[in-house]
Amino acid sequence: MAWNGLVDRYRDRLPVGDAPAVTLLEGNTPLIEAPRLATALGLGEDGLDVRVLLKYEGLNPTGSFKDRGMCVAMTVAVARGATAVICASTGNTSAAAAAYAARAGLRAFVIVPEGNIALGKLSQAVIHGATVLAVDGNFDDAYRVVSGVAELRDVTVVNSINPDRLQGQKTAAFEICEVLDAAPDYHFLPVGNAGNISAYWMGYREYNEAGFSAGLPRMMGFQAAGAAPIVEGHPVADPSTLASAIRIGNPVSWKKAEAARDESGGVIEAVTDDEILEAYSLLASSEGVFAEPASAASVAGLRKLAQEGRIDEKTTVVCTLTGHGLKDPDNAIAVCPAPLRVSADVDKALVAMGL
Ligand code: AN7
Repeated sequence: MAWNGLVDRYRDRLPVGDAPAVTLLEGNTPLIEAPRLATALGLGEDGLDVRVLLKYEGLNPTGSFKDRGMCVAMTVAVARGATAVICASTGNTSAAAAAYAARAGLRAFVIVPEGNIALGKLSQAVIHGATVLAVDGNFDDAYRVVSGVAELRDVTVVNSINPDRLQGQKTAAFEICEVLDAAPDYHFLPVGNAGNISAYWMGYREYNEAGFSAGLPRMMGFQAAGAAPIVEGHPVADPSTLASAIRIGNPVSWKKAEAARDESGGVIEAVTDDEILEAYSLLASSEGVFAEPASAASVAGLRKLAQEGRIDEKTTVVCTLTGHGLKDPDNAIAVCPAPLRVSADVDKALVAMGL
């Protein structure tokens, strides 16, 4: 059956009425078995028998999970007669907003922290025709500007304060339940503005209440240690992490994320940048799946809990990989050895390859 995007597939569960969809055929992303990763984390052997799967959201049209939310937010905005949208962003939201605004014929304004967004994401925002403002400050500063502008002018905010965003993002949980025929036992994901963890929890609960999926997962959120306001219990004035997507000091959906954690019996904890980078490399080299550093926070969290003996045996674990690795190739180049330089000669190549 042809896939025609989220609104076509889930219209009756989305706040879109009969509005025409603004879509780039987002969603329907693969849920990839990760047996080598499970073994590397000590979960696949020793009788633990834990099944690890990767929800690869990097395969959405603009390369991140934000497309789900933007599809619904933009569909609703157009139906209400909006002419312009605005967001603050660490990169992926701006890429998705710019693309979906182009698709819908709306103006897009995006405000980013200067020098702190990955080049791939910036390239998307500009090529799709958004007006990009780079502010001297971090995401939280950029978001304050967005809120101020939206108070004064008729522009629709498409950050996750907009409830239509979370409605779209909850569909990833639906897809997982459909593939597994039940909810997983644990769901790991990175936490920045804390919208996605809240959206997944909403999706899992909704499918469960509708009788479509048995069980509910424990929601396992991971912030970067230098940008971990929810873990520390207070906003972080100067968040810092190389995982630029989640460099956020005062998350918009803080309370919702805490509710998801508490209602599901989950956790929100921190992983260091070193742990994120190790998980980033391990994921790519063990499974052939390339996700950006922020995404690898989910795998880093799983690795940490596995090491601490906190994953129950014979369970199913899903890690969301929120964004594609190609968004931010500089980090891959930085953590890996440089290509071996050889002259174009078979014998020299054999020596270099150790064959
Ligand atoms: C790859 O683009 O906030 O906890 O402005 O890009 O729902 O915020 C991005 C967030 C995880 C965190 N992984 O999700 C933005 C922005 C990636 C991301 C997150 C983001 P939330």
